[in-house]
Amino acid sequence: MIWNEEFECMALEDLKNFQSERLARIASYVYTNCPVYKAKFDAAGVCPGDIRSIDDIVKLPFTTKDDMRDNYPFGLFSVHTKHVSAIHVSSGTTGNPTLVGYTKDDIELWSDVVARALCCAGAEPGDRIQNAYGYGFFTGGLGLHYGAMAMGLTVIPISSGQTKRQLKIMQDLQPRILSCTPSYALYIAEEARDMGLDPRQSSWQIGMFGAEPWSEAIRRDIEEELNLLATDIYGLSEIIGPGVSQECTYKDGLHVFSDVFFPEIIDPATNQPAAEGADGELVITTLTKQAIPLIRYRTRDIVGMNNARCRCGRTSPRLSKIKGRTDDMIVVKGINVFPSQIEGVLMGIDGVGHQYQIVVDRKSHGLDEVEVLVEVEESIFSDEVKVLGELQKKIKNQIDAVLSVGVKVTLVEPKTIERSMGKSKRLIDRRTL
Ligand code: DLL
Repeated sequence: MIWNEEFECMALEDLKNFQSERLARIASYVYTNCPVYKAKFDAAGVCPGDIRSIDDIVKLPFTTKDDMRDNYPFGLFSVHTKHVSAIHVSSGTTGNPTLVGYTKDDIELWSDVVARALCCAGAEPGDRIQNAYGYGFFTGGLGLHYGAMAMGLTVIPISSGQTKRQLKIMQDLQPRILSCTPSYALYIAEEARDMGLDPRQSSWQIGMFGAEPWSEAIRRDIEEELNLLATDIYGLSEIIGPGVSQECTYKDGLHVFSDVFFPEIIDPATNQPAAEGADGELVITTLTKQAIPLIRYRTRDIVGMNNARCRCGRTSPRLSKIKGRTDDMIVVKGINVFPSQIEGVLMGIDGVGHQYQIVVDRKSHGLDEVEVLVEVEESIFSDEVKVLGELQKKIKNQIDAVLSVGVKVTLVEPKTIERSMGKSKRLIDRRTL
């Protein structure tokens, strides 16, 4: 089922007309209603009258996370706060948190895009969804909740955590859909096995997994362990929360709802549009949001984009899985390292579990050291020391071949690395730079 067929399957020419009209309107709206945007447009030498088509978007200035922090709490709002129905806040590691607000219409838009996402994944009205994303300031819980309500699902608002209870509720209520982070899905499967249950016998047939990077190898493992269709849902609080893009049942890229969230891919080094088909940083403009519309927001997420029509009939462009972030790249001994490169190696090696952690430290002699802690399967750990030694060498050699920084690999017993009920923390950088 396609939730909003009019927009999701619109002929590209018509879509472009809508996007053009909407961009002109939102440019003029923020210029008139948000002094911070007026100042940014003026500094860039552009005025709303210059924006006549979606192609003019490149004339507009970017918005960054720093703009949001610097104008905390309400500086980037385009409406009076009395019109704001809800606020979400995400805490950063430094400085002000990132705060976003929604008018009533924004909440309706959010509900609509998440309803689209749920339908993309194969949800049908009347299905039950176990929503194990955290409720509260994190947008995962309420975002999925709003969308599920809008499309006529029965929501089980269990939130994240209390894993044994999650499994009891699943057995009792037989929900067809599970929504949570991919790392939590794996943890639920592990807990089920520990309780003597067979996770493959779960009632879940569809997974709505996102909020953190996960590879195709992790997808295969989740599908195998939980016996369901694991789909990828993407979004970020600044734009709306979950519901910016979503895979359909073909799992061949995430459909961006581009009538409302216009995507561009830029080369983060030059800030110019990336070459057709090349990976780059995803930049999004919210075309219809009211409380805090964002113009050319730099997501820092690295993706590719495919403009071909999908077999499901939707016409919107499709994003690849998120390949990394411009800011989670670590530089070690002058070499750029993305955690996803390490995950790519680990998941291809037999005997390695799903859990790993990368710890970067600066040793007393001033040299950086990367240690990769890897959980190995029970059977391997009970094997001879020689087997462990060989596995460790194999992992090290393969990572070194990909990264050429020289890493230290430490194998640890199953269940040593802390499990996450939400976003998992794969990278710990202990250097004080
Ligand atoms: O994580 C919104 C969300 C909730 C998305 C539930 C999907 C499901 P933030 O907490 O603001 O919002 O974090 C946004 O998380 O810029 C990405 O780096 C990362 N992220 C989100 N979805 C995915 C995904 C929510 N499917 C940041 N794959 C984004 C990889 C993701 N990374």
